[in-house]
Amino acid sequence: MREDTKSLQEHLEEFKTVGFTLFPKMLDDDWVKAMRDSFEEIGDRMPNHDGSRPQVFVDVLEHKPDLVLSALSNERLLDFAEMIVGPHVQLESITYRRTAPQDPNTNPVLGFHRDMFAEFPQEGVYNRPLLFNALSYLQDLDDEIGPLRIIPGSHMRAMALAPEERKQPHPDEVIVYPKAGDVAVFHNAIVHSGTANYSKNYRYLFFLTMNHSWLKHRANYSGPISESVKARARATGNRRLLRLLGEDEKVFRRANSGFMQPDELMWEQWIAEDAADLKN
Ligand SMILES: O=C(O)CCC(=O)C(=O)O
Ligand SMILES: [Fe+2]
Repeated sequence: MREDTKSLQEHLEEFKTVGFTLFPKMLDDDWVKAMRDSFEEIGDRMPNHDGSRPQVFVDVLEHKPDLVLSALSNERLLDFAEMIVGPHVQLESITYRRTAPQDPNTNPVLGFHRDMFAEFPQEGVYNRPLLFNALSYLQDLDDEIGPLRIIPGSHMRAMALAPEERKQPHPDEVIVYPKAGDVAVFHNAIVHSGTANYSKNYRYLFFLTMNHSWLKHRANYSGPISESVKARARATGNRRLLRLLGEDEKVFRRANSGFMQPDELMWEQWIAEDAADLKN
């Protein structure tokens, strides 16, 4: 089994400089298999209006609570997310998607882009992201199934690509081949693209999209499962889990703290405050 040899501090350094860092095997093989196996079952529960099978789901917490909650409760991932933006981490949405095998003539580069809530960078300036993805592929990626293309450092480069360039391999691109269950955490302003699926199998990906609890989220946390998870989190003082599901009782106090000391110092105090209020 491949181990993660990096400390969280080293991952943070990589996230800040490259815009991308990979956590090997953050999700174990059983989880990956169970999640993949659930795609059809979730589709049975939520067919499209015309009866066809959807190829993408959001809000899968309501539909696969045990698996999704265990991914969401990964302490290492949450600790890392709080190192990026502070104890303000909200689950903006979950995307569970699969892509059917594509025609061999499909253009390989699906389209370079920056993700939601990004901005066009100022050259050389690191800004904390308002959103970042923790992306996991549910199979090993290779050239057949379609790797991920990233342009390292492009979250800090005033790099524009014309529409036709977005569909071409880029001279600075690095092609990455995460394995099943690895979690890639990347800055929303890094330029990246998927690759067409030339294999004979579906290409599965599972994203936890995290944003800042001061912002809106697309996911709906008012379903029965979400409500019961939140009720339990309120009872146990689990502010971190509540925040993920869109409820942040501290938001206005912390968002109006005066900002007279470095953010990271305030974050430490708030993280300690959250830990002290946890009742289990
Ligand atoms: O397909 C991939 O590998 C990347 C997908 C992606 O970047 C996105 O959905 O925003
Ligand atoms: Fe993307």
